Amino acid sequence: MRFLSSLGILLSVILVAGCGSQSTRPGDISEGSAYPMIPASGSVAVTGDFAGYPGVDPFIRRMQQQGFAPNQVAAILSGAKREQWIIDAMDRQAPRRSTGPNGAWTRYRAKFLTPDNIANGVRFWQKNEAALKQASARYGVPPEYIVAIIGVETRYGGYVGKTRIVDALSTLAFAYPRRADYFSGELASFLVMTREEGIDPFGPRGSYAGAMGLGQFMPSSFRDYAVDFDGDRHRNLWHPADAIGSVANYFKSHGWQAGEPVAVRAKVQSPAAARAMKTGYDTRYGVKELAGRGIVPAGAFRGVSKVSLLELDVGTGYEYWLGSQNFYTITRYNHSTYYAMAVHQLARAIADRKGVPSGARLSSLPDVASEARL
Ligand SMILES: [Ca+2]
Repeated sequence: MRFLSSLGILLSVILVAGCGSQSTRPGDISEGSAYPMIPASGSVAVTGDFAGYPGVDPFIRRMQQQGFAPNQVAAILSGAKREQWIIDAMDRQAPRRSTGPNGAWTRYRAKFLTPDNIANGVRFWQKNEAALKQASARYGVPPEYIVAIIGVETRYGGYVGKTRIVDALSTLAFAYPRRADYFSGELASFLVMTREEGIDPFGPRGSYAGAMGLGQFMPSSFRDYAVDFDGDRHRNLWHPADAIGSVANYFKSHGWQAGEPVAVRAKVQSPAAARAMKTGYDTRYGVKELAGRGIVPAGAFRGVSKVSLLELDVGTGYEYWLGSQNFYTITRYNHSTYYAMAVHQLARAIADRKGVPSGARLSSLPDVASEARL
């Protein structure tokens, strides 16, 4: 489960960064600000669950630089709730390492590639045909990949999360030191976002990590990539059309190449040799170089010269795939090979079920032999 070990590295980096920011003196943040700073003693009183947390005063100063009055921020934080279950849930996600094949991919895949998920994906597509067509034309992302992201994230809007975002992000920003740096940034983005959109900070609900809407955008992604796709002048990611346009815009902004394939199963001459190679969505090999090592695409993979070598733990051994730039782009949504492969396979299964023509039909899953986009 290489993706979990990369997650481990990511977490350690965040941990180190978090330690660094904790040693920053509050006064450092005030440098160059046009707003009068609140005194270090904190005359702006935050009451409630977050009263007295060390991150609160620096956060209020940080928001002053964004034009928020200290009293305004204090009032919001005073109304936010500290949710212990969120901290417990984050801790349960701690990465584990495995030494041999144990079927991790098979189990992961089974959560998303279900008959229901495929049928509901086709239904979601039919219901939102116009928006999907338009998003696909504007951003160059095939509809099935937009549909699959929304399917994997929220079961097509069925599970968008019921946690108040202000509670989730305040809890993780102030009471979860391991990720405080990241989540206080997201809390800041969230407050700016609610101001920009003209919505009550206590209104939005989503996942316990602060992700919102059908595509589960974090507040910073919301601000940078969400689009108003139905023209009502609001970016409402709980609305299918805006979510569809926003997912497509996110992909295009992260390097999606229109018309290129995403991933293809690889034929491997020597499993032991492949096992010894570095694998994962962030590897880059020349297609010719891999061919020299006995690893070749099992089907058409037109126009792709650089690929990542992907290894999937199927219990009895490992399955190998080649991923293009577009596969890498899917991992910008969630830094995981398994995640991106689940999106890819769900996308293909939905397109197949809908009868959308592609260069090569998938014969069966999971033994997908080939694919190509026109
Ligand atoms: Ca809209």
